[in-house]
Amino acid sequence: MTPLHRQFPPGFVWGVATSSFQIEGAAHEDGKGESIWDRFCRQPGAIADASNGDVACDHFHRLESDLDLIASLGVNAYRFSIAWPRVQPQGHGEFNPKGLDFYERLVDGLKARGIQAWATLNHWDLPQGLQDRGGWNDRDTVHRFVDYARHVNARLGDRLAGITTHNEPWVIATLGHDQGNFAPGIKSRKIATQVSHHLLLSHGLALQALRADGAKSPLGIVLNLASTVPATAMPADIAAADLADSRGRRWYTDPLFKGHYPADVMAELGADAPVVHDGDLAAIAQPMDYLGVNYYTRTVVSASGEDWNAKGRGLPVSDMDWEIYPQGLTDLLCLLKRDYPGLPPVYITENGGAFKDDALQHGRVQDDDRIAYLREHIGAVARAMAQGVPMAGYMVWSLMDNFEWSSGYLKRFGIVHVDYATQARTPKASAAWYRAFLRDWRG
Ligand code: IFM
Repeated sequence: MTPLHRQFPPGFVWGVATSSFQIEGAAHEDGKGESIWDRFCRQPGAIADASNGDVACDHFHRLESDLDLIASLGVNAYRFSIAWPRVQPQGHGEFNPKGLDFYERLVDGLKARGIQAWATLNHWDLPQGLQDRGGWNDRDTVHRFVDYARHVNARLGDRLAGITTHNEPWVIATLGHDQGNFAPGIKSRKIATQVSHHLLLSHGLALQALRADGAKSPLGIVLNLASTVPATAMPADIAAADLADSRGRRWYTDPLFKGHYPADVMAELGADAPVVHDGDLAAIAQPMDYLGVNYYTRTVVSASGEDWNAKGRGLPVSDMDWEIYPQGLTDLLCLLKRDYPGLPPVYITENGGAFKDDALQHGRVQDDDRIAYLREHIGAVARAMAQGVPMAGYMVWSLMDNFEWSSGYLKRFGIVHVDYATQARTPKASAAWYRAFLRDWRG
């Protein structure tokens, strides 16, 4: 059996990932505007530990040492996001040059260390100034996003290995606007579907505009995808799983790769279907240079409702109660290849877990569960690649423990432990494992 590290070709991209709101802190510095997550965190009961992102991992003030930390892992890529309200405090009108200074230092610091910079333009922290005008439900936000994307590209585009328009539009639309447990906390299926359409449209129009501007970096989007399976072989469960797959996956991948929304979800939505203008779908279906996939778990579906919580079924779960199911990643990637001939290079832009063995003990974190999780999921990527899926990279979520949205700081996804009282960073056993794996891969 070929050792795992030998199953990946030279040039494969190996990284760690983070996002602005989850690590930066410095919520009010250098002219940064308020984001919808700054606002949402202030709502009583919104965040499990009543915390916020004001300080987070204080990455903004610890940039140089965090860059050294990233380099110490031996990765060749770092995926981060740009906080739109740092760059354009209201999301419309004036840009704030100081906001991009920070990201320029970040990108140049990565370059100096020989690490590719992968920037995401929208990892959820929309300027509150745009939310006050209707946010992603308002078609004008689409155009504001295109302006912002062009502005970032003009300053940093020559040094980025990849530009991602949006991270996980499903989460923004469904958790933020239908279920309401993420910012901006809206509960309306109608608004959520319109939001998803505007996110996709802004992605397509941004790609068009960046290409017209002569963008040099590969351009793509990042989707959170699960492999969706029926709970039993009963026809009703199979039909329910198909519909769930359409809602969660094909609602995004069909317009991106085929230029239409799936008919089954459109039929289900009825009057809640989005308003789609002539030309929107053609704009959304811009050719992409890559697809980013964030994979954590699978979804088992029965006719009686979706079941994300595998704990009750006695299956292995992470500290999020998400089932640990590496084969689902292979299945998902093969499904994407089957459904979309001509699939561009695929990067796993997030994969990882929060685990109960994450405590610092005698100055160490022995996170064996995370090591097993990472090894098995990297193995799942190798199996997909062996079946012809055009895999190009893999990035661990996350570089370090951070603000896990509505769970606050209670869930730890990092391969580096963060002591929030002192901001001390301690690489966990999983960081050492990843470093050794990458050293073997480099040979
Ligand atoms: O922390 C998040 C990240 O921001 C987006 N993808 C899933 C991660 C874990 O929940």
